[in-house]
Amino acid sequence: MRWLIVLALTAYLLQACLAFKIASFNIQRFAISKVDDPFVLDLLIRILRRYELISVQEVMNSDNTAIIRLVQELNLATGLKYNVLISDHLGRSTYREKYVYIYREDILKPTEWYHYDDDCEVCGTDTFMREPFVVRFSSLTTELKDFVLATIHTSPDYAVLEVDALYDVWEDAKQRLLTEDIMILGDYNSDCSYVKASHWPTIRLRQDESLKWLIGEGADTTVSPNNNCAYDRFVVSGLRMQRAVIPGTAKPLNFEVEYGLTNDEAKAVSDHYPIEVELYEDVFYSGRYFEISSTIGISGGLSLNGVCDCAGVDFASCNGRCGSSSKNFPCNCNATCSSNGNCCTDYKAYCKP
Ligand SMILES: *[C@@H]1O[C@H](CO)[C@@H](O)[C@H](O)[C@H]1NC(C)=O
Ligand SMILES: [Ca+2]
Ligand SMILES: [Ca+2]
Repeated sequence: MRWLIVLALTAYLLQACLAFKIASFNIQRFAISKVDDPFVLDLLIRILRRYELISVQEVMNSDNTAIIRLVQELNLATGLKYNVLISDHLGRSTYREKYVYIYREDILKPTEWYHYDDDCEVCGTDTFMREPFVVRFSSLTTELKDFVLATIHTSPDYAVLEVDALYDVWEDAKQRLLTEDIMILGDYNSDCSYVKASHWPTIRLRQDESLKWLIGEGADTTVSPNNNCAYDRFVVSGLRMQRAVIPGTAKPLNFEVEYGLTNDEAKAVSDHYPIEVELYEDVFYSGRYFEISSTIGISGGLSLNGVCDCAGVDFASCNGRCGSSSKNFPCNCNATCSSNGNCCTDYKAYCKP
């Protein structure tokens, strides 16, 4: 009897340490202040260590010291070897954010990555405030050995248009990387006042049946007790990738309840919960590991968005130019143009569906 319990316990522990979990986490305005606060740092580590691979949004600073410190602290606390792949500093104004992937370097290897080319920033014809950062991973311990993640943090003001445009990111990634096994994850801002029920029929990413939305509208990914919004999402394509997901494991992690915090303590970490999902392990895993690099922090390189010319662009129209603004444009298409009284006349028609 006793050895049966021991056996069951061993199987349970093995299961627990073999579990492969992916998370997406908007760590609201992540900067050095959060690493310097011992209480917040401890909570961040308790959250991050649950996962093998984390896509983080809202990393603020152009220098990477805060995110690298966080990963160093995570490694110290866990004795594991995480590394971090860092995007370009993305945005249309001086307000910019980075996307980062924190991943277990012993069992995961980023093999290809790029920033989605969303057209011309200087002409205002680009689609995303922060174009998705697409990374292909090779994975040793999961049944699925090769998959692609694309991270997004939409502009809340144009979430309907940006979530729809993720369809183009998906099509582009399939062609570029020659795989269907893609997960588009991140803070979609896809609920409550930003994306309403009436918008979903116009959103191609939602209408295409070959894509599975793992987090539904019923989920609450916000720390605020006053909001019940499914802002953060996992959307998965490819039969192998969809089958790699353990059914029923995709959910927000309410870390306030999980760690017995007050709402204010939880808010010090972020205004978002992470969302998490578990993938099937490879039961025949060989025990092989990837080589560990000597430094923390890999730069994802600059955006593909290079030189572009504005030939044929109608600067008097917001058609395909939502979110854009410049002193050089005759009229603007960004969120403050209404209050500034300098919107192009078709702003509402094109940008506020
Ligand atoms: C909109 O554009 C104006 C003019 O370029 C700028 O001052 C303002 O900060 C922009 N607003 C947003 C929300 O980006
Ligand atoms: Ca852009
Ligand atoms: Ca909430």
